[in-house]
Amino acid sequence: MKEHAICARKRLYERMEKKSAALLFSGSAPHKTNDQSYHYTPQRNFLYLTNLPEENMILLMTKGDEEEKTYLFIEENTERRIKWEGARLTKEEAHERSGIPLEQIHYLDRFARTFGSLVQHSGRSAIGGPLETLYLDLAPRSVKDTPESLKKTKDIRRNYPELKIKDLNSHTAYLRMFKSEAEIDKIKQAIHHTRKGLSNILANLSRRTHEYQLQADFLHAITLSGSEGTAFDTIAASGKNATVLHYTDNKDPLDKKDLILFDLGALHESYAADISRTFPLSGKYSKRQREVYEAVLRVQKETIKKVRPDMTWKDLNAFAKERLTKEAQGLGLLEGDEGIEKYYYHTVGHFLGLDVHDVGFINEPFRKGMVLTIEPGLYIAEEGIGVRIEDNILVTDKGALNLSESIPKDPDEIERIIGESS
Ligand SMILES: [Mn+2]
Repeated sequence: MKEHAICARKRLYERMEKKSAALLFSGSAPHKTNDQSYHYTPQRNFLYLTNLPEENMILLMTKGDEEEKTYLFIEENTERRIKWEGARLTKEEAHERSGIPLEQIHYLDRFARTFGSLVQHSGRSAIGGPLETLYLDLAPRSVKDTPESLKKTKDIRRNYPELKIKDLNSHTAYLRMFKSEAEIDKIKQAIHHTRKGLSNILANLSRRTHEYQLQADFLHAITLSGSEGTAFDTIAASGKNATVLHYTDNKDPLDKKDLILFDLGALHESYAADISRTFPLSGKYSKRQREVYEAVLRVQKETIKKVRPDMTWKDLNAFAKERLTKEAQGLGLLEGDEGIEKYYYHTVGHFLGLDVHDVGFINEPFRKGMVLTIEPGLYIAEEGIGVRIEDNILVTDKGALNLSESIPKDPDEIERIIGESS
């Protein structure tokens, strides 16, 4: 992954203006309560460009007329920190993992001085004149939020009002759409853990009494498999709960006559898998459940086949919606071509990577190296049936490569597996 980070920085430099700098913060875990913090989640853009999943670091990338330089600022180890929290990466370790030159890795107290000299020096500085443009990660966490990096750079903006501020995120979001081999390997590993988790769910399905128990079966197996945890809150939604797209309470008792919809994924070194499967709690799909299940499965397989370079999300969404409309007519849910929104109310997929709903541009045609989810569903609240089937797809020159092919979705196979373990 060191090579991947070096390559990612090179690609970012190609997109940056001359006499500019990019500034990124790895951030720190938010406070939870009293003396507890949340577990740290590596800042995705920072991790992408450095291969360093650590708190309280600053990355500074400068681009001059002729020269590009990357600086890293890290926390210094103290006796107390070593004893209480564990040692931080040393300069040598950070250099080893990121490929950033050792002589350009400093402790955090050097940051202000280094940055100040970059902005003010002309001629002699590394960028061949005063800095003109500063790229910051301006993606807010929500529409009402001030982006984290703007809060952190208040001083910089006050001291250097002449700097033109640009959004770094539009560039990193573009780069992150195209996965390197090393990234694809990590996504495959995340899918491998997820497959083990789903196998463990199937093995225990017939003896569990509550949704949360199956959530625990998943977590147990992915942890044993070497995953650092779930990529997002596990959805274990039985019966009518499956018609609520983001149901994560997982508190209800299980009723054998229901289906249960799982939407879940493991992480592998911060890369996500995102898989949905729908199983019969009795071990056998009822006639109606199977009709609905097979309808969704047909649409899912056909939508995957549609994926190829130059295809767009817009076309793929239109295709899935049209096919689900036809299936809903066959199921007696719709009479005409209108009204599928009652039974299908999300889009057919999204990019997948360091974020489960990964960054990227929705209007960008598919290209080799993109990783997508394909996840059509039908949700019939009045019948207590919700079915979603989701796989993770790599776009290749030849079309779709299903990375999660080995996770069972054929209804006969699912019934056989449940039957064997009950
Ligand atoms: Mn998904």
